Amino acid sequence: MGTERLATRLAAVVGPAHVLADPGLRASYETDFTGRWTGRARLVVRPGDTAQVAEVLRTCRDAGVPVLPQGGNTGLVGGSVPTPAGDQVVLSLRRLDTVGPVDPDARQITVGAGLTLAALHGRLRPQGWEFGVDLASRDSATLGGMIATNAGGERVLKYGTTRANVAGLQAVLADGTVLDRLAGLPKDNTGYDLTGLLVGSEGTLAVLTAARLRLVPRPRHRVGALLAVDSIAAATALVTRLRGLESLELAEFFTAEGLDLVLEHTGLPAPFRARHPVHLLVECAARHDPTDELADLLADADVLDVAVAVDAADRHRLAAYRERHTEAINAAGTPLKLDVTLPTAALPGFAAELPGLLDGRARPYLFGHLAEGNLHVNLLDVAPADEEAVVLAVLGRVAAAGGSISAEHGIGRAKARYLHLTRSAAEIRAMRAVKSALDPTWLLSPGTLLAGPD
Ligand code: 2HG
Ligand code: ZN
Repeated sequence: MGTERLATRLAAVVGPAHVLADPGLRASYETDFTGRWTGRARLVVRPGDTAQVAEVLRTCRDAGVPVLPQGGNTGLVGGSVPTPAGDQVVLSLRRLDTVGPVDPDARQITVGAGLTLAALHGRLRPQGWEFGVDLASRDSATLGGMIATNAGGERVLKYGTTRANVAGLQAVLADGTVLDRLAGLPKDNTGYDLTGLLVGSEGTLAVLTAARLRLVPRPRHRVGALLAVDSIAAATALVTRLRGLESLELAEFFTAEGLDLVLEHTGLPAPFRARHPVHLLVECAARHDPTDELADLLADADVLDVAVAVDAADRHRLAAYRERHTEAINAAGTPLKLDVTLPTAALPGFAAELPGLLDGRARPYLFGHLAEGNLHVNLLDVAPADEEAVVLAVLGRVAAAGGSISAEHGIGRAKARYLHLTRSAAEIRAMRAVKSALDPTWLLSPGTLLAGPD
């Protein structure tokens, strides 16, 4: 079917204002945050509700047109933008941003897939509730995108990844069939866990339209601290001790090199007079004030410097040193991003070996979520001819240490050809069988996660 005819059909479903054909209007849907992943959409379609999503999918299926679902386009593995082929319709879920009332008995809330994380936090906090997942891209990241990629973020050590915070989903299959699992029953042992299957499926199995989310009562007291230590090994040992505090919510690390970029990019004042090798940002939250227990634990800890934040403004000031790494690195170049997990004991060895693995072919910046052994390995100045060898050197080392080639960002297009490094051939065959069962003609998110049909 020609693009004009397709546009007319889709306009009849969502209204002409919500079918974007003009290159200028499509542009922000076609390139990711880093600028590394860019493509061309045949059209961008912006449905306003689940029924329209279903009709858009039926229309595209009948026309044999591939569809790329998109949330806030904050993904970092190329899964949220179309390929350069120009054949995919980008299906933006951003208009599905409804938010229901808090159900205090179930401790749950139902939201549309297009609601941003920041909007959800803003709605919940004044009512004394909290959604456990939080991450730096909260202003743009949508709940649908976070669920589709099983986003991790900063509080996994306390609340788990997005998966642990989703009680149910509404989703539309490639043929327009709506699956509704929004009841959120705490006990419902009736067969395959379709919600669990769709979490982390990266838009390859269905389009998520709404979610039933788990909530926790908002802790009344919170304290943050920035700790300077002399090595990643020291930071890891400190996190192991800090985990003895039930109130610990966050333990994020970054190095002097990353901090230099953040200071240069943001103009923020340095947190300490001296330049320290490694920093650990921690936050504790509880119904009681956790300041004393944190201070007690730190009293005899091996730290070089400490800054404590008791009020929200100070906490945000300290958090910015860590959270603004992504934008600061982006401002310094187009990064090659790796996002790996290593067993905690293997972290210091990996960090020490990294310069040797890179062999002068990249400028590395390490930061991430230390409690889960999740390192964001951001590489600048990698020549295109070296990219494949550099990625294989790093991911091969991670696989050999028993780690994962994607801790929290997902596989997307960026890592699809490396999936075999940490998933067995049998597992990949099983994934392909699931994909073929739910999306028989492989029209959803082609090229993401799994290479095309046999
Ligand atoms: C974070 O932890 C995000 O801030 C982004 O996962 C990491 O930019 C990155 O590599
Ligand atoms: Zn992260």
